[in-house]
Amino acid sequence: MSKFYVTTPLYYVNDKPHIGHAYTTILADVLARFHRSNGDEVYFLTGTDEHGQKIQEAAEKRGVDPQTHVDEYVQNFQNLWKKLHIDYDDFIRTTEPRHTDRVKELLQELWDKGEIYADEYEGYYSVSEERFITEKEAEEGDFREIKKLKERNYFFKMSNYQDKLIEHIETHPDFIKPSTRRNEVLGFLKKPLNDLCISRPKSRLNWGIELPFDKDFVTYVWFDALLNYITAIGWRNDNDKFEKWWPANYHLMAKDILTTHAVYWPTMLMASDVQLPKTILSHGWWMMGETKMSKSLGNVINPMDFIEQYGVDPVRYFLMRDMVLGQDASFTEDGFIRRYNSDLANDFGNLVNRVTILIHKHFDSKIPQPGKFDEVDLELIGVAKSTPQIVRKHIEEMKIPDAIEVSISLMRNLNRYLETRAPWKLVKEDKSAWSVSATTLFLSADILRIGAQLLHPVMPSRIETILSILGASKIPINDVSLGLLKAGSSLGEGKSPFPRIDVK
Ligand code: ME8
Repeated sequence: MSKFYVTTPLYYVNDKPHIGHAYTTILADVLARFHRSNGDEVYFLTGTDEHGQKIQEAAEKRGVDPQTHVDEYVQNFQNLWKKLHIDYDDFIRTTEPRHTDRVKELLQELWDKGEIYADEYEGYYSVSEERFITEKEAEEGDFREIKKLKERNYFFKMSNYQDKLIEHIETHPDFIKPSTRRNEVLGFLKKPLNDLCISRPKSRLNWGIELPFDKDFVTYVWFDALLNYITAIGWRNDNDKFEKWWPANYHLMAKDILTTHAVYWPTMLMASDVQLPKTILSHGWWMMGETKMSKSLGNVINPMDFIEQYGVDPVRYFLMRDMVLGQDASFTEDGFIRRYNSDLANDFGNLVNRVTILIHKHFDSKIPQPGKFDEVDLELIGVAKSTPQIVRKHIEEMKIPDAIEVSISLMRNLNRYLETRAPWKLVKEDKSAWSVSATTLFLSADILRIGAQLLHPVMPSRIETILSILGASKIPINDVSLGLLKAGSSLGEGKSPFPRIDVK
């Protein structure tokens, strides 16, 4: 048994969550469920980023104070996660004292150690990214609103850690995944790294954590939010807990916030004498046509509406099945329906109905007693026995679509096996053929159960329905060995929870 600590980004509570936020959180949930079912001890952390300019502006727009705003908007996230069956272990809000107290202590310590210094700085400032940008970035980048600012501020000596960070990335191939993103970060680090401006004068922004050594400033929202990954697990508060979980196995996020996680965060940890996380995993974007789905562009899919219409598990399935790690993916209702109908309604759902209807009709609703296995049976058994191992390997390598595909492909194999055996014809023939169809249906039901169990982390609720239809709800979800469905045990009631979606 080992430990598995996985995190999502802390989402800004300036707006409601959309499919992009749902994706990262479902991915973390699937990994957490998979590791739990493997017997690992799991800590799955998510939460909300509640300080900074974006939040202050959102509250001003609504005419409420920021605290009232965040207390209301955090519920949009918590409600959606509940609806999506997200089984997190902890939800951290950056306005909680368990977080803010530690952030203040660290700021003071870094100031005392000389890791933070004051300086006057004149430069370009991106309003949307809430940070100073270089002249080159200002010329080339896609920043909507840029201001020229001259300000006294506080800076973290990030540049001191540039060489150490490059060395860490080069000697730890799994530190940033996938490798394309790792190369991007190494490319970025070829240029001199600036120190990081970690303060905002209260004259511009007062919704943040006050600098303990200068009451006229609050800290930069990222210098606050990133620390959640250690404050949530008891850093400098509950040492046993911290030692148990840190370093994180995975920080999950999309590529938009890779630099903050792969450059700012490790250097902050180095300055604080804390070990670095094991893997920073950056996935692609869900796109609407050619553009990124994003709050500021307003082209978002509201997950609540989609779930109401199609159900939670099909949405979880589609998001996990259709995004290859590291690549962008396109979200369309047509694509969703096509995937649902082919994998879930046809390959999986029909199989559930076929197998259970035949057992109800010809075997008195009881799992038949198998006879001797022949070559065709043994070939199928071979495939079924090797599948769990392959799924495990794909998940460990973060190839979630491949893990799903292998499980669905087991269903396709079963469908073909049934076509070959045609038990619906055999049962009409003489008694000697009965034992062949009993064997066929016994194996089909048992292997169908294994395929279903492998998909449990992705679709927990509907898989449990299927297991109860197969009379297998008492079999431990993590046991995918063959032969656990006992001959003579009764099937449950019901039919496949994946009815076909008719396309208008
Ligand atoms: O960046 N496709 O919060 P945020 C895929 N508060 N994933 C997407 C997505 C899309 N179109 N849009 C959003 C912040 N995401 C900071 C994080 S962490 C200490 C602070 C997901 O609300 C994806 O995980 O803008 C992305 O990285 C995150 O939401 C950004 O969430």
